[in-house]
Amino acid sequence: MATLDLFSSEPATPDPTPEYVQLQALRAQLHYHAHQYYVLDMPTVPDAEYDRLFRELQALEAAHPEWVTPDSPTQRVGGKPLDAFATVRHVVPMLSIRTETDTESTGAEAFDARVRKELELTETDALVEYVAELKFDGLAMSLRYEQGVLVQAATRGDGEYGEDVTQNIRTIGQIPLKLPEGVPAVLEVRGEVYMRRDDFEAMNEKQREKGEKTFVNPRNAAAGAVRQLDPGIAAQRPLSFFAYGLGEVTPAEQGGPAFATHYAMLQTLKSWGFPVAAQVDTAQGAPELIAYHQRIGAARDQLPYDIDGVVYKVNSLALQRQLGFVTREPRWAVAHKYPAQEQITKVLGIDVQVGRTGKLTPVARLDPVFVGGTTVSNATLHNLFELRRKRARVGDNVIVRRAGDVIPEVVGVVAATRPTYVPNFRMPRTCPICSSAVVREKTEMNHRCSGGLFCPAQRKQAILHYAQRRAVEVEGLGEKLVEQLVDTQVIRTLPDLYKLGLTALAALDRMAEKSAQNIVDALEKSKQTTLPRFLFGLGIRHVGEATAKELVRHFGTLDAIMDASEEALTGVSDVGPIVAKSLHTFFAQAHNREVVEQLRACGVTWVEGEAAAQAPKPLAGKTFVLTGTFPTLSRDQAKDLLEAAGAKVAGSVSKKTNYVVAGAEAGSKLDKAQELGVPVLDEEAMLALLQAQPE
Ligand code: D41
Repeated sequence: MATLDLFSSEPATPDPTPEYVQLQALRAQLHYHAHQYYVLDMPTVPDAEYDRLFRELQALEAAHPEWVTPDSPTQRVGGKPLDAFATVRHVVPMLSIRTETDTESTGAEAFDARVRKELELTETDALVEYVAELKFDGLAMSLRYEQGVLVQAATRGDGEYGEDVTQNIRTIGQIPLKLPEGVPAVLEVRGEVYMRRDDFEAMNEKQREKGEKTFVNPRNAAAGAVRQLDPGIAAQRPLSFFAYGLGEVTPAEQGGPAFATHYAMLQTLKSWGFPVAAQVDTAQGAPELIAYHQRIGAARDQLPYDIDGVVYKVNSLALQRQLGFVTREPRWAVAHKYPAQEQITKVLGIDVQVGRTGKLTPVARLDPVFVGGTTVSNATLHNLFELRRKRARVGDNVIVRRAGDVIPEVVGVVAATRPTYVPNFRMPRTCPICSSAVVREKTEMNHRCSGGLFCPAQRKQAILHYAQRRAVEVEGLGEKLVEQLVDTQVIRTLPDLYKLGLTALAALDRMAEKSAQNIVDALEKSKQTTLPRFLFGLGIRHVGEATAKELVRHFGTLDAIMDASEEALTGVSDVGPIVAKSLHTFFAQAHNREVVEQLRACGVTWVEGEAAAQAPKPLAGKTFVLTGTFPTLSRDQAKDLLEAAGAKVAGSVSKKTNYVVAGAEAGSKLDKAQELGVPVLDEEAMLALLQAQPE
């Protein structure tokens, strides 16, 4: 009987040297991790570890080309093409990019030194001019235009053969389907498809609410969307795109463009309608590259998308040609990475935190780990169902992700590292803070403490919510202070805030008299507020800022809102049965009415009803959507101005939207506006509109 030949795809049967054994082991590991990541969306190692294994395999194969087989993970970067996607051959191969992992300036210096040596420049020669770009953490894509029309979009694949994902890419609003007159007859634009962090968070939040599977990180979500077989589903995934290079282009002698520099090429792509990162800049020699690396590194958290580094490229295309490439990596470009936003660490325990609305959140206590630029020792597991799906238990090694100012989270468990049997985590039956019963409604994913404002945890959060800037703003009343005040029982209820005297405050640990006075002043100042702020500040479940404003617009006075029936409440635009029930239940409880009365008795006031309604409302009845970063106003300020003029500010663009106001880094909302033909304003135009008199 014939034995099964597991290595039948080998060209020859090599000696099982230690190196060959290592190569097979690497392939097996990479296949396993890739399947976990791409197919199951349950990663078992951080991306950086996968890359390390991949590079080790690449190095082994480079040393032994005779061992390379078509099924090696190196031959199909990013996983096997699905049967349903056609294969595309890249006429101009999509090269990869050499990575410098040094965190110090040496990355830029080593690159500059190599370039200068290759170009035979001496110390007396001028500095080399570079272009510095962001390195997006997404998915490389080649867009092919013929006669200015998008005819094909292909993934990078192994650099030579990719997948035809045109149908899915067409759904990305930022990608032009048709280019202006005068573009080259053949034009391949290369860039990165990615997902913005806010789009990613919103998408995952929706998945969590539905109790459905969440995505690990924006890159994985973007990759999943691009390779989604149903373009209808792909269209619902909010993707974005940035251009960074060219593939095949009509040559200059046949009427194509003749760019002198990479920078000029990028500017031209921008003028043709492709998104190019605003941060792209030229840099003279290594010192300016280092400065760029530091500058972007410091701003990384504030960017609306993930980057894993910056890219340096020689600016002159003539010098690029002179430098050429080795194997598949150009000598004229290098990626300089930042510290990873994902790391492995151990779960030391699982605690439960209680939020403002009583939501119980399981939080992993971690062996502290440096990730995304800070030391993380706690990471959220969101809710019991997410925790179960991720199979996280005490003692496990987990992957922790921290990107931007998003709360760190556990994204997955590293397979089979748990030392011994560990019982499954259970939600406590009683609140860990106040011992009230823990409840969960059948349709809800979240467990809640039923203690309400009796629960100190909820009380703390409720006070912080009330005192935040968008609510009744009590400047200087932060987390530490509220904690102290509630823990020492100086404050039991919200109205107690206004009974705080200088003496009580100054008596607190680490409280200087000056700071105590500041708090007293801030409290005094907060008494003059507006009804929407006050109503929002009460922290009624499901009543956000927008709903509070609508309620006030509809009813005029707090008493009218407090006494409204559920039915009357549903008459307000924005208020559905869930919100109406929540409001009605809140005001039906005597202790909540008591809180409101006491706050009023303490001197908290606002201008009610008519007076507020008499101000001119030039934009009444108009709906606006804001997107991106404005040059002078914050988003909140713009929103306040518009609402003061009677406009409604909505979260998403529809046919009913009258205007979209777009700033820098505007996202998918801008695309949607263009798609629907909704007028788009910049900040200046919006301000002009606000000045204008109503017709
Ligand atoms: O933002 C990126 N991820 C990025 C990727 C970038 N800004 N520039 C890139 N430039 C290149 C070369 C130099 C080869 C044109 C790249 C990539 N390549 C790249 N992305 C994936 C593989 C290669």
